[in-house]
Amino acid sequence: MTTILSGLISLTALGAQELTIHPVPQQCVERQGETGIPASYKLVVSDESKLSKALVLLDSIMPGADDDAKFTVRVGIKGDKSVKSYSKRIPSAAEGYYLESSKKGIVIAASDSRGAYYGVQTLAQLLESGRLPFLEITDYPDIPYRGVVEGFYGKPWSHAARLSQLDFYGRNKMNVYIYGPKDDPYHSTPNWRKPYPEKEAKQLQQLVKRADSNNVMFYWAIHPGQDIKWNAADRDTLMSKFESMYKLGVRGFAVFFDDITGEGTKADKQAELLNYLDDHFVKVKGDVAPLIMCPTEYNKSWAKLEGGYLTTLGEMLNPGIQVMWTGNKVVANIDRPTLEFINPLIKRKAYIWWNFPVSDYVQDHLLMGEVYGNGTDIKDLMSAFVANPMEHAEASKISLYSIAGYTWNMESYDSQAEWEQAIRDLMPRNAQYLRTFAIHNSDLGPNGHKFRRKESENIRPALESLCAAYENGRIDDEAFAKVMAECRSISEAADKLLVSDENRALVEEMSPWLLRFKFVGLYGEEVLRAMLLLQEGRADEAAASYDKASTLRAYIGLTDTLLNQQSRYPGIETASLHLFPSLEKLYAILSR
Ligand code: 14T
Repeated sequence: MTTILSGLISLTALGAQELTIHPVPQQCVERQGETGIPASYKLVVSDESKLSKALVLLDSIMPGADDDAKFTVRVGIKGDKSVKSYSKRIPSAAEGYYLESSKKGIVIAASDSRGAYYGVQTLAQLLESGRLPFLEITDYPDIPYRGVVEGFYGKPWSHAARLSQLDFYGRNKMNVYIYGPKDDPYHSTPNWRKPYPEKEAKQLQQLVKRADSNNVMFYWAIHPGQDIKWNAADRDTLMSKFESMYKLGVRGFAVFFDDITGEGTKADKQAELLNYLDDHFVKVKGDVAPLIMCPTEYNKSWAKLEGGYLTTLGEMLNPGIQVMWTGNKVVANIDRPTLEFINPLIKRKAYIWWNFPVSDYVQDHLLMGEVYGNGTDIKDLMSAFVANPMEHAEASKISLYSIAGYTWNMESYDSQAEWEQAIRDLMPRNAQYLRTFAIHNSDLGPNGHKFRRKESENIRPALESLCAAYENGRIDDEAFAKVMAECRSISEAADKLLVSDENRALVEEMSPWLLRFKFVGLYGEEVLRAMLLLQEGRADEAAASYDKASTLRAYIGLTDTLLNQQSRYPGIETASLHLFPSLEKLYAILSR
C-alpha cells in the first residue's frame, strides 16, 4: 500500500521518530519498509563533472562508497547513463530531482546539477531519522530564484553570521544571496568607487566560496545612485569595481537605485548603464548570472506613472536584466494584483524584494512570528522572491525558513507549521522556550509603513476577558489562571534561553529583548498577585505586591532607555501588541 503525502509530510508510520522534509516536496509516495543507513554502498555515477557538490555532500552524510557493496547509490543528471532507466521520472522543471529509496538502493536522478544537490539534501534529511525509509519523491521548486537580499540599513551581518546563513540556505534549498547592506560604505556612497580593503576582500572571497559549496548564487550589489555622474568616468569606475569583485570570485551582480534623489534617479540613464554593463561585462565574461537592478520607483505607492519611469525601464532594459519590486508599498504582502500591475510595465516578471522580516524602521522590535499574507497562486508571475531580513541574522531564520518553504512549494504552504518547524530547527532542545518568546515578539508596533503582524494570539482572549472583567471590579478566575500561567512561562522561557548553550549567536541577538521579556513576565505575575490579594481583602500584602510591581515596571522602562541604544530607532519592545498593554491596563486600575 502506498500513501501520497501532501502538506508537511511526517513519516511517523515508519518509526517512532518524526521526520520532516523541508521544503515540502511536490510529491512524495511512501513505500512499505525501511532499512538502516547502509555502512557501505556502490556509488554509480557516469559523469562526475556536474555532480561535484552533490557528491561531496553525499560523502559527508553517508561515507562508505565501496565498489564491492551490494546496495547501490545511483546519482545522475538527465542524459547520464547512470540514471538512463529513470529518465522519464525526472521532473522537467529546473533544479528538480527524482529520489527513490528501496531495499536495492537509492536513486537520485535530477534535471540539472543543482537538482542533484537538492536530491542529496533531501536524502540527508531522511537519514536524520537514523534510518532510510523507502519512498519515491518527485520534487522541484515553484520559483526559479529563492533567497535573501541583505539590503537593510543598520549594522551589517557579521562574517560568521553570513557563513551560517549560506549553510542554512543550502539546507533549505534557497539558491540566492544578494549582498547589499546599506551601511557597507564600499557598497554605497561614499566608497562604492573604491575596491575593498584587504581584510574585507578576503572575507567576501570566503563568502563566495561558501555560497558555492552550498549551491547558492552569490550576488554582489552596488548602490551608486546618490552621487553617480552619468559620464564615461563613473561608468568605467563601476566596471572596474565589478572587475575587482569578479576577481574575488563573484559571478552575480546587482545595481540598486533605491532611496536616492537627484540625477541618479533618471530611468534612461540607469537603463543605459545597466545595458552597458550587460553588453560589456556580463555577456563578455560568459560565466556571470543575469544582472539584477532595483529601480528608484520600486513599489506602487512611489510609482509616478505620468513620469514614465517604469515604462522607460521596461522598454529600454535588455530583456535579460531582472527588475526588483517590493509590491504595492515599501513593505507589503505580494499577491496577484501586485504582479499584474508591475509585470506589464517592466515587460518582464518582477523580481520580488520582500521587505520582511527587515526591522530597520522598527529596530526596537524583533520580528519572529509567522510568515503569512503572500498569495499562493502567483508562482508563474514572478522570476524571483528574495527577502530582506533583520540585522539579527539568527533571529531572521524563523522567517527565512518559512520563505524557503513558501518559494519552493506555494500551494502546500502552511505558515504555522513552517513557524513551528523553524523553531525546532533553530533550537531543537529549547524549542518550547523559543516558541514562547517568538509568540510574543512578532508585531512591529505602529510604523510608517503600516505593516503589522498578529501577536500573542495564544493568550489574547484571556487577556481581553481579564481586563474587561477587572474594569468592572471583578476577577475572571479562568482568564486569571491562564494569564498567570503565561506570565510564568514567559519568565521561565527567558531564564532558559538566556543560559542555554544551544545557538549562542541567537541568544546573544535576543538578549536585550530577553531581559525585558523576563521583567514583563515577573511584572505580570506581580500585578496579578496584587489583584488577588486586594480582592481577598489583604490590603497590606496587596500594597506590598503593588510596590514590587511598580519596581519591576521601572526595570521594564530601563530596558527601553538603556539597551539597544546604538540604532536609529533605539530601545526595546516586547509583547507590545497585547500582553504588555493589558498588564498596563490592570496596573492602572490597581493604581486608582
Ligand atoms: F530597494 C528597495 F527595494 C528597498 O526596500 N530599499 C530600502 C531598504 O534598504 C530598507 O531595508 C527597506 C525597509 O526599511 O526599505 C527601503 O528603505 C527605505 C524605505 C523608506 F520608505 C528608506 C527610507 C524610506 F522612507
